[in-house]
Amino acid sequence: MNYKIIADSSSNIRRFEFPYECTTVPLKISTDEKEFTDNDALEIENMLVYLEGYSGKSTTSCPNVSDYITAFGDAENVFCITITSGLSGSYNSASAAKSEYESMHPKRHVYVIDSLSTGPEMKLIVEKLRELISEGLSFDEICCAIEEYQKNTALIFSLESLKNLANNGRVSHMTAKLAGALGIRIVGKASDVGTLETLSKSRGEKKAIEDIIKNMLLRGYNGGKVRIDHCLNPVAASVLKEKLLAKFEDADIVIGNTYGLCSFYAERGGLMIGYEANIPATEEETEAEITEEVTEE
Ligand code: X90
Repeated sequence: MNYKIIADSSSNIRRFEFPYECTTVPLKISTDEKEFTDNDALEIENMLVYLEGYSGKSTTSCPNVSDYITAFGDAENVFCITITSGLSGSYNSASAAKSEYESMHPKRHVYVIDSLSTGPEMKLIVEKLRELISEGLSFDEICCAIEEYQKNTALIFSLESLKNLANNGRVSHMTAKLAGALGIRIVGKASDVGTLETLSKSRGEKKAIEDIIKNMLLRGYNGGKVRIDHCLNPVAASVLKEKLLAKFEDADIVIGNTYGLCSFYAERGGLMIGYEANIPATEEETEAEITEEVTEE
């Protein structure tokens, strides 16, 4: 059977890093003067330097229906994973593309996955899809298995600035102000409904990394895969990796970069971590405790 995996570019997947077939569909970042397409050719540092010096309005846009249909190409079976529908229209575009594609080609199938997350958590899902395909499972079996897998993956992040998120209505200006002072990091997670939820306001990188690990452990991290994507912050990414390896020496942990879309929102210094965990059923209670504990200083 012929399968194709497609992810939007918020997944931080670049063809030159992933040796296997995964087609990415770019989101775009734009100002009144320029437009950046989040593809292999985009130079991230140049884009950030330009944006940091630009005082006008900057925004992003998701792929449209025909971008997705073009990406489906002539594949018989497509798995298409998007950034959370809670923050972007990418999932809606992909779903509309699926309907159109399946009605044009009645024997073909598209399964659209709402990651309820983005970046490195999407990478984990793409890697899992790849594995399931190579095990020879049927299309329907893969759909069920990936839905199960998603229940035990999570995303946590640490951001120095929430300016672009607030300016584009993805968090409130009040939340963005929490980051305010120099050296403060906002540690947060992708919520169950795929929105951004703050967990703590951490003073300094060292504290932010401690808070990340603490929250990962409370959420059931137990040595599973971790994908750390950083926005021009390789030092923090490797400190985090080493600290996790000190607790779980066999853990499969890979450091990568945020590309266009995630770099725009995570901004310089940002860290995004996708990980496998045994997420507890009593999650809500556990998290109320975490918030209190971590924010006290
Ligand atoms: O459709 C569009 O224009 C894209 C909008 C994307 C908005 C948010 C992207 C956030 C990326 C920030 C930290 C992770 C937050 C994850 C919450 C689910 C990076």
